[in-house]
Amino acid sequence: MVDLKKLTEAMGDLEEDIVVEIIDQVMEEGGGEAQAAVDACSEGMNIVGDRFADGEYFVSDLIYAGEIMTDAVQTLSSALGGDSKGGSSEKILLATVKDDLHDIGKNIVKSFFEAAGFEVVDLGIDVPHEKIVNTAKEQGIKIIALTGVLTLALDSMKACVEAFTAAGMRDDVKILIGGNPVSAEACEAMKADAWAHSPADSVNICKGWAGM
Ligand code: B12
Repeated sequence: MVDLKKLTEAMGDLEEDIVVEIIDQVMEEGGGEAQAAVDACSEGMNIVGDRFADGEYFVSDLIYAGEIMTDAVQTLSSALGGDSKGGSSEKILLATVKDDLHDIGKNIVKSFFEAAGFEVVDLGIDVPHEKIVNTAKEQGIKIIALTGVLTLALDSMKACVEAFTAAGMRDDVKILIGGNPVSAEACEAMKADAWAHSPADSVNICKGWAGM
Protein backbone atom coordinates (compact mmCIF):
# COMPACT_ATOMS: atom_id res chain seq x y z
CA MET A 1 0.00 0.00 0.00
CA VAL A 2 1.41 3.37 -0.94
CA ASP A 3 1.05 6.47 1.22
CA LEU A 4 -1.43 8.52 -0.83
CA LYS A 5 -1.52 11.37 1.70
CA LYS A 6 2.24 11.70 1.41
CA LEU A 7 1.85 11.73 -2.39
CA THR A 8 -0.67 14.59 -2.22
CA GLU A 9 1.60 16.56 0.12
CA ALA A 10 4.68 15.92 -2.02
CA MET A 11 2.83 17.11 -5.14
CA GLY A 12 1.63 20.22 -3.32
CA ASP A 13 5.15 20.88 -2.02
CA LEU A 14 6.67 20.23 -5.49
CA GLU A 15 8.88 17.49 -4.04
CA GLU A 16 9.56 15.73 -7.34
CA ASP A 17 11.83 13.01 -5.91
CA ILE A 18 9.18 11.87 -3.44
CA VAL A 19 6.43 11.90 -6.12
CA VAL A 20 8.59 9.78 -8.45
CA GLU A 21 9.44 7.36 -5.64
CA ILE A 22 5.78 6.81 -4.70
CA ILE A 23 4.60 6.54 -8.32
CA ASP A 24 7.32 3.95 -9.01
CA GLN A 25 6.14 2.06 -5.93
CA VAL A 26 2.55 2.04 -7.31
CA MET A 27 3.80 0.40 -10.51
CA GLU A 28 6.10 -2.03 -8.67
CA GLU A 29 3.06 -3.16 -6.68
CA GLY A 30 1.15 -3.94 -9.89
CA GLY A 31 -0.55 -0.62 -10.65
CA GLY A 32 -3.75 -1.41 -8.74
CA GLU A 33 -3.61 1.98 -7.07
CA ALA A 34 -2.88 3.93 -10.25
CA GLN A 35 -6.22 5.74 -10.30
CA ALA A 36 -5.97 6.51 -6.59
CA ALA A 37 -2.50 7.91 -7.24
CA VAL A 38 -3.81 10.17 -10.02
CA ASP A 39 -6.53 11.40 -7.66
CA ALA A 40 -3.92 12.03 -4.94
CA CYS A 41 -1.76 13.98 -7.40
CA SER A 42 -4.81 15.98 -8.54
CA GLU A 43 -5.49 16.89 -4.92
CA GLY A 44 -1.86 17.99 -4.72
CA MET A 45 -2.44 20.14 -7.82
CA ASN A 46 -5.30 21.81 -5.98
CA ILE A 47 -2.83 22.71 -3.22
CA VAL A 48 -0.49 24.11 -5.91
CA GLY A 49 -3.41 26.11 -7.37
CA ASP A 50 -4.37 27.48 -3.96
CA ARG A 51 -0.78 28.50 -3.20
CA PHE A 52 -0.59 30.20 -6.59
CA ALA A 53 -3.86 32.05 -5.91
CA ASP A 54 -2.45 33.12 -2.50
CA GLY A 55 0.71 34.51 -4.10
CA GLU A 56 2.97 31.89 -2.49
CA TYR A 57 3.70 30.13 -5.80
CA PHE A 58 4.42 31.69 -9.21
CA VAL A 59 3.76 30.68 -12.81
CA SER A 60 7.13 28.90 -12.88
CA ASP A 61 5.80 26.69 -10.05
CA LEU A 62 2.65 25.90 -12.06
CA ILE A 63 4.89 24.88 -14.97
CA TYR A 64 7.03 22.69 -12.72
CA ALA A 65 3.93 21.14 -11.13
CA GLY A 66 2.60 20.41 -14.62
CA GLU A 67 5.84 18.64 -15.53
CA ILE A 68 5.85 16.53 -12.37
CA MET A 69 2.22 15.49 -12.88
CA THR A 70 2.66 14.80 -16.60
CA ASP A 71 5.60 12.49 -15.84
CA ALA A 72 3.60 10.76 -13.10
CA VAL A 73 0.64 10.15 -15.42
CA GLN A 74 3.01 8.90 -18.13
CA THR A 75 4.49 6.35 -15.72
CA LEU A 76 1.03 5.26 -14.59
CA SER A 77 -0.58 5.26 -18.04
CA SER A 78 -0.36 1.53 -18.72
CA ALA A 79 -2.20 0.85 -15.46
CA LEU A 80 -4.93 3.43 -16.06
CA GLY A 81 -8.04 3.06 -18.14
CA GLY A 82 -10.09 0.38 -16.46
CA ASP A 83 -11.54 -2.33 -18.62
CA SER A 84 -10.22 -2.39 -22.13
CA LYS A 85 -13.01 -4.18 -23.94
CA GLY A 86 -13.64 -3.00 -27.42
CA GLY A 87 -11.42 -2.71 -30.41
CA SER A 88 -14.06 -0.44 -31.92
CA SER A 89 -12.99 1.93 -34.65
CA GLU A 90 -15.27 4.64 -33.24
CA LYS A 91 -13.46 7.95 -33.19
CA ILE A 92 -13.53 10.60 -30.48
CA LEU A 93 -12.32 14.11 -31.20
CA LEU A 94 -10.61 15.48 -28.08
CA ALA A 95 -9.43 19.05 -27.57
CA THR A 96 -8.56 21.62 -24.93
CA VAL A 97 -10.68 24.57 -26.00
CA LYS A 98 -9.54 27.95 -27.31
CA ASP A 99 -7.48 30.14 -24.95
CA ASP A 100 -6.82 27.29 -22.51
CA LEU A 101 -3.36 25.70 -22.39
CA HIS A 102 -3.98 23.07 -19.69
CA ASP A 103 -3.67 19.52 -20.98
CA ILE A 104 -2.91 17.17 -18.08
CA GLY A 105 -6.57 16.24 -17.52
CA LYS A 106 -7.05 15.89 -21.29
CA ASN A 107 -4.17 13.45 -21.50
CA ILE A 108 -5.58 11.37 -18.63
CA VAL A 109 -9.00 11.18 -20.31
CA LYS A 110 -7.28 10.26 -23.58
CA SER A 111 -5.62 7.25 -21.89
CA PHE A 112 -9.03 6.09 -20.66
CA PHE A 113 -10.67 6.44 -24.09
CA GLU A 114 -7.84 4.54 -25.79
CA ALA A 115 -7.89 1.79 -23.19
CA ALA A 116 -11.64 1.42 -23.85
CA GLY A 117 -11.00 0.85 -27.57
CA PHE A 118 -11.76 4.28 -29.03
CA GLU A 119 -9.54 5.92 -31.62
CA VAL A 120 -8.75 9.38 -30.26
CA VAL A 121 -8.10 12.30 -32.58
CA ASP A 122 -6.30 14.66 -30.20
CA LEU A 123 -6.16 18.24 -31.49
CA GLY A 124 -4.09 19.47 -28.54
CA ILE A 125 -4.50 22.72 -26.62
CA ASP A 126 -5.93 26.17 -27.38
CA VAL A 127 -7.91 24.75 -30.30
CA PRO A 128 -10.08 27.19 -32.29
CA HIS A 129 -13.75 26.14 -32.73
CA GLU A 130 -13.37 26.20 -36.52
CA LYS A 131 -10.64 23.57 -36.34
CA ILE A 132 -12.81 21.34 -34.14
CA VAL A 133 -15.84 21.67 -36.43
CA ASN A 134 -13.80 21.22 -39.61
CA THR A 135 -11.97 18.16 -38.30
CA ALA A 136 -15.26 16.56 -37.21
CA LYS A 137 -16.69 17.26 -40.65
CA GLU A 138 -13.68 16.02 -42.63
CA GLN A 139 -13.25 12.84 -40.60
CA GLY A 140 -16.94 12.16 -39.95
CA ILE A 141 -16.41 12.15 -36.16
CA LYS A 142 -19.63 11.92 -34.14
CA ILE A 143 -18.29 12.25 -30.58
CA ILE A 144 -16.63 15.48 -29.48
CA ALA A 145 -14.95 15.69 -26.05
CA LEU A 146 -13.99 19.19 -24.94
CA THR A 147 -11.86 20.02 -21.95
CA GLY A 148 -10.61 23.10 -20.14
CA VAL A 149 -9.75 24.19 -16.61
CA LEU A 150 -9.94 27.98 -16.81
CA THR A 151 -13.29 29.54 -15.97
CA LEU A 152 -13.18 31.22 -19.36
CA ALA A 153 -12.94 27.79 -20.99
CA LEU A 154 -16.70 27.57 -20.42
CA ASP A 155 -17.16 30.48 -22.85
CA SER A 156 -14.99 28.74 -25.43
CA MET A 157 -16.93 25.50 -25.01
CA LYS A 158 -20.21 27.38 -25.49
CA ALA A 159 -18.84 29.06 -28.61
CA CYS A 160 -17.76 25.65 -29.91
CA VAL A 161 -21.25 24.18 -29.42
CA GLU A 162 -22.65 27.21 -31.26
CA ALA A 163 -20.14 26.72 -34.07
CA PHE A 164 -21.51 23.18 -34.62
CA THR A 165 -25.03 24.65 -34.74
CA ALA A 166 -23.94 27.35 -37.20
CA ALA A 167 -22.33 24.70 -39.41
CA GLY A 168 -25.64 22.76 -39.47
CA MET A 169 -23.95 19.80 -37.72
CA ARG A 170 -25.33 20.02 -34.20
CA ASP A 171 -27.70 17.05 -34.62
CA ASP A 172 -24.91 14.94 -36.12
CA VAL A 173 -22.60 15.03 -33.10
CA LYS A 174 -22.67 14.33 -29.38
CA ILE A 175 -20.69 16.81 -27.29
CA LEU A 176 -19.19 15.86 -23.91
CA ILE A 177 -17.58 18.55 -21.75
CA GLY A 178 -15.11 17.95 -18.91
CA GLY A 179 -12.53 19.63 -16.72
CA ASN A 180 -12.64 21.32 -13.36
CA PRO A 181 -15.11 24.19 -14.04
CA VAL A 182 -17.79 22.14 -15.83
CA SER A 183 -21.05 21.36 -14.05
CA ALA A 184 -24.61 20.29 -14.81
CA GLU A 185 -25.60 23.96 -14.95
CA ALA A 186 -22.80 24.82 -17.38
CA CYS A 187 -23.70 21.83 -19.53
CA GLU A 188 -27.33 22.87 -19.71
CA ALA A 189 -26.52 26.52 -20.34
CA MET A 190 -24.25 25.78 -23.29
CA LYS A 191 -26.49 22.97 -24.59
CA ALA A 192 -23.78 20.31 -24.58
CA ASP A 193 -25.04 16.72 -24.48
CA ALA A 194 -23.26 15.55 -21.32
CA TRP A 195 -20.64 16.50 -18.78
CA ALA A 196 -18.32 14.55 -16.49
CA HIS A 197 -15.44 15.02 -14.11
CA SER A 198 -14.44 11.39 -13.87
CA PRO A 199 -12.64 9.89 -16.89
CA ALA A 200 -14.30 6.54 -16.11
CA ASP A 201 -17.76 8.15 -16.34
CA SER A 202 -16.81 9.80 -19.60
CA VAL A 203 -15.90 6.41 -21.09
CA ASN A 204 -19.30 5.01 -20.10
CA ILE A 205 -21.11 7.99 -21.62
CA CYS A 206 -19.21 7.66 -24.91
CA LYS A 207 -19.68 3.87 -25.01
CA GLY A 208 -23.42 4.50 -24.69
CA TRP A 209 -23.34 6.95 -27.59
CA ALA A 210 -21.24 4.59 -29.71
CA GLY A 211 -23.50 1.63 -28.90
CA MET A 212 -20.53 -0.33 -27.50
C1 B12 B 1 -0.58 22.93 -13.74
C2 B12 B 1 -1.35 24.22 -13.95
C3 B12 B 1 -0.94 25.07 -14.99
C4 B12 B 1 0.11 24.67 -16.02
C5 B12 B 1 -0.56 23.63 -16.97
C6 B12 B 1 0.44 22.64 -17.54
C7 B12 B 1 -0.26 21.62 -18.40
N1 B12 B 1 0.53 20.95 -19.21
O1 B12 B 1 -1.47 21.43 -18.37
C8 B12 B 1 0.42 26.03 -16.73
C9 B12 B 1 1.74 26.60 -16.22
C10 B12 B 1 0.50 26.00 -18.26
C11 B12 B 1 -0.72 26.92 -16.25
C12 B12 B 1 -0.95 28.15 -16.80
C13 B12 B 1 -1.92 29.05 -16.31
N2 B12 B 1 -2.74 28.83 -15.27
CO1 B12 B 1 -2.95 27.10 -14.40
N3 B12 B 1 -3.07 25.70 -13.17
C14 B12 B 1 -2.45 24.56 -13.09
C15 B12 B 1 -2.99 23.76 -11.88
C16 B12 B 1 -2.02 23.92 -10.72
C17 B12 B 1 -3.24 22.28 -12.13
C18 B12 B 1 -4.16 21.91 -13.32
C19 B12 B 1 -4.16 20.43 -13.49
O2 B12 B 1 -3.46 19.89 -14.32
N4 B12 B 1 -4.91 19.70 -12.63
C20 B12 B 1 -4.87 18.24 -12.58
C21 B12 B 1 -5.80 17.64 -13.65
C22 B12 B 1 -5.66 16.12 -13.63
O3 B12 B 1 -7.13 18.01 -13.33
P1 B12 B 1 -8.23 18.40 -14.45
O4 B12 B 1 -7.62 19.10 -15.59
O5 B12 B 1 -9.37 19.06 -13.75
O6 B12 B 1 -8.68 16.97 -15.02
C23 B12 B 1 -9.41 16.00 -14.29
C24 B12 B 1 -10.93 16.13 -14.43
O7 B12 B 1 -11.36 17.46 -14.53
C25 B12 B 1 -11.27 15.28 -15.62
N5 B12 B 1 -11.25 15.87 -16.96
C26 B12 B 1 -10.37 16.72 -17.48
N6 B12 B 1 -10.63 16.94 -18.76
C27 B12 B 1 -11.72 16.24 -19.07
C28 B12 B 1 -12.41 16.12 -20.27
C29 B12 B 1 -13.53 15.32 -20.36
C30 B12 B 1 -14.26 15.20 -21.66
C31 B12 B 1 -13.97 14.66 -19.18
C32 B12 B 1 -15.18 13.85 -19.24
C33 B12 B 1 -13.27 14.77 -17.98
C34 B12 B 1 -12.15 15.56 -17.94
O8 B12 B 1 -10.31 14.27 -15.62
C35 B12 B 1 -9.10 14.68 -14.98
C36 B12 B 1 -8.67 13.57 -14.05
O9 B12 B 1 -9.51 13.42 -12.95
C37 B12 B 1 -4.36 24.48 -11.64
C38 B12 B 1 -4.92 24.38 -10.23
C39 B12 B 1 -6.06 23.39 -10.12
N7 B12 B 1 -6.60 23.28 -8.97
O10 B12 B 1 -6.50 22.78 -11.05
C40 B12 B 1 -4.04 25.90 -12.10
C41 B12 B 1 -5.16 26.83 -12.59
C42 B12 B 1 -6.14 26.06 -13.46
N8 B12 B 1 -4.44 27.80 -13.40
C43 B12 B 1 -4.86 29.00 -13.27
C44 B12 B 1 -4.31 30.15 -13.91
C45 B12 B 1 -4.84 31.49 -13.44
C46 B12 B 1 -3.34 30.02 -14.91
C47 B12 B 1 -2.70 31.15 -15.72
C48 B12 B 1 -3.65 32.28 -16.15
C49 B12 B 1 -1.50 31.72 -14.90
C50 B12 B 1 -0.80 32.92 -15.52
N9 B12 B 1 -0.92 34.05 -14.85
O11 B12 B 1 -0.21 32.82 -16.56
C51 B12 B 1 -2.14 30.38 -16.92
C52 B12 B 1 -3.20 30.29 -18.04
C53 B12 B 1 -2.67 29.69 -19.29
C54 B12 B 1 -3.83 29.38 -20.22
N10 B12 B 1 -4.18 30.31 -21.11
O12 B12 B 1 -4.39 28.31 -20.13
C55 B12 B 1 -6.06 29.07 -12.33
C56 B12 B 1 -7.38 29.20 -13.11
C57 B12 B 1 -8.31 30.20 -12.47
C58 B12 B 1 -9.63 30.21 -13.17
N11 B12 B 1 -10.66 30.02 -12.36
O13 B12 B 1 -9.76 30.35 -14.35
C59 B12 B 1 -5.89 27.75 -11.51
C60 B12 B 1 -7.21 27.14 -10.99
C61 B12 B 1 -4.93 28.07 -10.33
C62 B12 B 1 -5.55 29.03 -9.33
N12 B12 B 1 -6.14 28.54 -8.25
O14 B12 B 1 -5.47 30.23 -9.51
N13 B12 B 1 -1.41 26.33 -15.24
